[in-house]
Amino acid sequence: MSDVVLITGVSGQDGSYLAEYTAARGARVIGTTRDLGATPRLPGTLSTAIELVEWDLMDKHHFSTILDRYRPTKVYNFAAFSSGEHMDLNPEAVIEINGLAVIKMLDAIKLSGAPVRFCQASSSEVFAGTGISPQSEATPRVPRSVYGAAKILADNTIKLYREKYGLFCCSAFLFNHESPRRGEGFVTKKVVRAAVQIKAGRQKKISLGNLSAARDWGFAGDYVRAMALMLKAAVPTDYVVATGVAHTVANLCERAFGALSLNYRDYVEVNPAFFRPTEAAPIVGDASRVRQELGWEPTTSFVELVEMMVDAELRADRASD
Ligand code: F7E
Repeated sequence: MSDVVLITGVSGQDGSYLAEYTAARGARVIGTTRDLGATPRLPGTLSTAIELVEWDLMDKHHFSTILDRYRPTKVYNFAAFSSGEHMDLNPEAVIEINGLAVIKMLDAIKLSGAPVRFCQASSSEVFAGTGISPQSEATPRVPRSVYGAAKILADNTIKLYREKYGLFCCSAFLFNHESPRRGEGFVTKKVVRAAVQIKAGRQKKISLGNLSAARDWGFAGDYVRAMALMLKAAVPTDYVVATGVAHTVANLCERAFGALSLNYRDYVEVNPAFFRPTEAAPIVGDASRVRQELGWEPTTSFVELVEMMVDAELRADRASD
């Protein structure tokens, strides 16, 4: 029997990569969206490959009818507030969407009695306050934002439903993962876009926060592949998904501007308004477990990732001329 994959947040970066990955392997792909009219056009051939369904994440009853109607074999949850800059704004909404909505989905799956496999896009933000580095599945979860706290609420409930009710559900602790489809609020896209605009003579400077902030940046396409492996595994298990290598924002600028033969030091200004409280320890993932148990490997290095983003930005810029 072929897979029926239901993806929440399908129009976002991760949802679109996973939809491509699973559709290419013969799955029927159902994507949920809050507002059909406001959903941006999906990239490439996806607009025809995905069946879009309107669903408000807070409506558990409607989710039950969607389960009943489409009978998905797998559910991937990417619907969430994800902006790093605004992790503490609107705390109630963040807890509802990133935490409570997951509980509603799990409970609807449990009540349906169907053998649906569920994978949650959790985050390295659950480790932000631990003071231990690198972080693995065994690292204590200590949030430093409402965003992290909401993800932990979801992760704990997933573990509970797995152990108490036998659901096949698991969390992927995704470290920062980027691509040409990344939203503009994130530092990789912000730097790459500015570098291309500066090269074209349309922008003079870019203002950034802490240039010494370090992140473990990987390619989003690799990370959704790890999640697909998690739902194919014999047993449901939570995994850290990361490259294990950290780079600073300064390294990112050096690579992005360097790819355009520019020296970032001539264009980057530091603006304290973009500073964030620093983590208790560097956020770098130890993904040994997913590598050993599921054979997952990232295919794209940091340098290749930045070059991929610069190339895509140049193409988009030329196409808009
Ligand atoms: O920041 C520093 C900033 O906003 C990365 C989400 O996917 O990953 C993402 O969250 C780093 C931070 O992502 C600027 O302080 C410096 O250290 O690209 P970002 P994020 O906050 O790490 C985690 C794992 C998630 O789960 C989230 O959903 O870059 N930084 N200067 C800056 N960041 C931004 N945005 N803008 C700056 O000007």
